[in-house]
Amino acid sequence: MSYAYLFKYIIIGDTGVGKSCLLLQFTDKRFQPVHDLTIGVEFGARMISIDGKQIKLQIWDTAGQESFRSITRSYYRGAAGALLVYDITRRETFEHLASWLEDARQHANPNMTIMLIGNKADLSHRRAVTTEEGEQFAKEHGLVFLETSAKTALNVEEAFINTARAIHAKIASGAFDVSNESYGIKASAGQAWQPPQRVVAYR
Ligand SMILES: Nc1nc2c(ncn2[C@@H]2O[C@H](COP(=O)(O)OP(=O)(O)OP(=O)(O)O)[C@@H](O)[C@H]2O)c(=O)[nH]1
Ligand SMILES: [Mg+2]
Repeated sequence: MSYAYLFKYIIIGDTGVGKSCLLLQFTDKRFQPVHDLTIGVEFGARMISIDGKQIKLQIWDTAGQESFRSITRSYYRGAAGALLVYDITRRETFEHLASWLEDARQHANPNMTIMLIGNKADLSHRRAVTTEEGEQFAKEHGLVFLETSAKTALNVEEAFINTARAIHAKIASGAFDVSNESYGIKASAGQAWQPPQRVVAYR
């Protein structure tokens, strides 16, 4: 199926926060109750529509375990969007966010759109991080924020689609040279929208 743009995403965050489950819910609309530890990197893709344009999301689901950190780092380059995920029931996964952001800032392109995700919102009785703390962290670091549940699908579509909207808005404002694929964006030939040329009015 043809698309106007292809956006590359990366999903990052500590092991067990639900990165692979978020991807599975988004691509297959199902939930995996068992922790299938990701080894290295896995891959998923789905087509979405933004402002009537078909956009293909190509998503790299990375391993959160410390021992895979150097492999993960090699995937930041060439990503247009990132979902940075923590688990609202495990405070340490929230406390590690700063270190994930540091990795992203060092290895990603500076235009990468980062969405902060507090996952497992269905387990509110075991909550260890408040919604306000998530919001505050996002505000301080210029990120977009959502709480999700890969189990009930709460906000899962929104997490992926709002990120694409933000990237699409950046393209529309001329922030990217879409012919430069290192931004994680690929425009299909002949279909892509081009930023308007300067209009000069003649009388
Ligand atoms: N209740 C609940 N459990 C979840 C949710 N998301 C993931 N889980 C569970 O959390 C565990 C870990 O999920 P994964 O998606 O495999 O975690 P991951 O972040 O990919 O972990 P790594 O691949 O090791 O980095 C699994 O047992 C999931 O079933 C959620 O939203 N709610
Ligand atoms: Mg995984």
